[in-house]
Amino acid sequence: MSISRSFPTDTEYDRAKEVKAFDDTKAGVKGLVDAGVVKIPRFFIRPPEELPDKSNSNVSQLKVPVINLEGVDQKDSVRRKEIINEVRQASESWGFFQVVNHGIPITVLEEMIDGVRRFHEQDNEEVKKEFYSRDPMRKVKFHSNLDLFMSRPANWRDTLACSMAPDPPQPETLPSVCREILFEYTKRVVRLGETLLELISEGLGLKRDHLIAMECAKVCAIVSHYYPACPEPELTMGTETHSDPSFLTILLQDHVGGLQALHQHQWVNVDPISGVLVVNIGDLLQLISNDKLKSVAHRVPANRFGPRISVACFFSTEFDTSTRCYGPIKELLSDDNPPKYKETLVRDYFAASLSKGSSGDSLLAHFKL
Ligand SMILES: O=C(O)CCC(=O)C(=O)O
Repeated sequence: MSISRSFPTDTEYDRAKEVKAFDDTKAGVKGLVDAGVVKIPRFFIRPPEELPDKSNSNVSQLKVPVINLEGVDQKDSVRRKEIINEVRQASESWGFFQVVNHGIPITVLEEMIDGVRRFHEQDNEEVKKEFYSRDPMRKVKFHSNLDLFMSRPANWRDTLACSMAPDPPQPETLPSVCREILFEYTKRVVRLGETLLELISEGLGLKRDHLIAMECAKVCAIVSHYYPACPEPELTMGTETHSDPSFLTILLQDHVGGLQALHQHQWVNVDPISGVLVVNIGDLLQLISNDKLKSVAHRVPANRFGPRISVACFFSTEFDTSTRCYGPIKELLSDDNPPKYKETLVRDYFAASLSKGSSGDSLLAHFKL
């Protein structure tokens, strides 16, 4: 049987077997590249409608807003009010912005990227394989595509995922090559996340601590991606089109670039700027703001050049033990602005998120009234 270099539709294709063989290597996508593959396995191949437009004609020249946070600590100052306004506008119209002068030293950002590189590129493959896991109970795990065993095409990337708050992992359970920086970066990015949630609260006309009191930053997951160079980038994606199910994301990316956000039906490159962090609104923040803030689709096309490294910090609430319900915030509702979503048990929300996998449409449609 000849192997078609397009989305596999033939019934003889045993996806489950190929996926299992890949997973059993515990070496991820980097393992394929190190082994010299020139044709990507079929379970990475996507149907054409899920791939970037080849002509690139749908990429806008618009720029994601860059917000200077200098002066944010001057409580009740004119400067802080300006920042609140800029964050509100960007969160309403783009759902994406970049922040500069955010208080995290550039040396910490660089060391975080280096730490992720050290983990993925370590010589001793056996040490790395010890972290390979899909166990939902494990706080620290390395994997390629958490939803690999679902029927969706896989993304061309590997991931080190660490659940850092509220209960940090025992130090010895973190990879030694990036242990220190993971703790240091987490401490600083959590502080920044709380500052951003305060600004967003005030921008919505709520008390400064409203969103934090709603536990929007109770859980912090640091998810570090490694995107190896891809020999057939026109057939797959680094990260497929999706929106984030959590409340807020802060993303650190290296100099390679590739992240794109959807704005006014066009893809916009989120160009890397040294020392700058990318922020985006997640689905849950859109839900509780009753659609005032936007959670937008984003993606990373596969690239012939690599590797690319990014570190996403997802802020969310505890969902396995929590009996909390989330719906539109009462203070934001009025006769002119009735609730658009039902009150939803956070456990049910994240269960729906997990069963959907990392793909496509946002979860929000399921919870609309
Ligand atoms: O790598 C990136 O730039 C984006 C990653 C991302 O969107 C995600 O982890 O959800």
